[in-house]
Amino acid sequence: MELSDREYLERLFEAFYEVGALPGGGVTRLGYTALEDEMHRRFGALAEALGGTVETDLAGNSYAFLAPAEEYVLIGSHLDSVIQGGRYDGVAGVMAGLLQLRRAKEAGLKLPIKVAAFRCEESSNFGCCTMGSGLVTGQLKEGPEKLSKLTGKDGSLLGDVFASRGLSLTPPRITGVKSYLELHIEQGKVLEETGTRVGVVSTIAGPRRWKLQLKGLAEHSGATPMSMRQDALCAACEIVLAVEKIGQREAARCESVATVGVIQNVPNALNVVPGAAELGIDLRGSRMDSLDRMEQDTLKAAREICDRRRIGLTESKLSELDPVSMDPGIQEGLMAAAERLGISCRNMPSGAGHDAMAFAPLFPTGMVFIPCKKGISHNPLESATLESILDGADVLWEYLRGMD
Ligand code: HGY
Ligand code: MN
Ligand code: MN
Repeated sequence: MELSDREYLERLFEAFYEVGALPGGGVTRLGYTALEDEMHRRFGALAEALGGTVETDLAGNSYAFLAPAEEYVLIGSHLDSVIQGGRYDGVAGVMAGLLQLRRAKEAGLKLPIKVAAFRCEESSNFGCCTMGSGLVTGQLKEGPEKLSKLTGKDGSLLGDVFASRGLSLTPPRITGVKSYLELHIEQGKVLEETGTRVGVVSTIAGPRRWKLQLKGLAEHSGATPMSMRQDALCAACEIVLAVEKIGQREAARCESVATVGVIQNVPNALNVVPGAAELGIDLRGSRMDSLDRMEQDTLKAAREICDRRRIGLTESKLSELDPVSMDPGIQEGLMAAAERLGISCRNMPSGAGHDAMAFAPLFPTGMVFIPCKKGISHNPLESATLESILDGADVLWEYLRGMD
């Protein structure tokens, strides 16, 4: 007996489930690591089980399709995760894509669609997001020289990782894309709190990411008077709170956000005045003026704090992407599709970044959001229902099937 769509989605979810599983729940599947490789291998096996063909490109991205087509609609997302992340971020979109292939096959429709699993969408490993999709669309602002020097969580250089995998930091550009669609969990609370079944994304906030290295002086914590210290961690903590204030100010004006997600303390010993510290800063906004203000004010505050505390400061910009808007025609088409299906739907911005950011500047691009429990994401507690994935997949199908 053929599997129902829901049973098929369940089968897909289970196929990925164990990869990178953590004892306390959740997963870690960092980009360009063996665990992401395993996710792509399983993606390939699932696509081949549909009778699909699987190809990879020189950025390591995987593509599945039933029949080759000069021009096609690309339905994609990613299979890597953040550190201690959830099982739905990215995976839900790839699952929805495979379901479209299965539906087209069952309906005998020759829909020119391809499903993509992009590499290293998360900035968790190398500090740069949408790496796989950004490389093949030429949308990464960082050139190959700078990218090759990015360091992964295990200390490996991206250039060495690519060389060892036979990949290229200047891969051929993707061709033939008619439009790009992505289903993704909202990673926020709006859909759940408003009881809306799907969202159609209007804009995606742009990220700007910085690394700040602070150099003080490690000294004896018992023998060094308070007035004579160059405590790098105290300086870092002042900067953390300054970034929070800047984010709160900009949030009130235009929904921007600012986060210090990474802090390192060296030597991190109980009886040593911290000699060095490192901060990872993530600024997001849908407006360039707000992003500019947050960036300038963050650096200004960091310089003032470090000067006052006699701390050395090294600033390095890790990555940045401009905010993007989704294609108005696709937004209307997806809203109309939801309407025809009687699935409640709302137009909404995305604070989170997605592979769709790499495609929006070049091709008509659209995104469908589905709710996730309490809006929690980037957390082992992240969860969504198969019914929601099905809702989103139904809207995509209703939008796509008219294409034949
Ligand atoms: O960080 C983000 O916005 C996304 O989860 N990559
Ligand atoms: Mn994510
Ligand atoms: Mn994601």
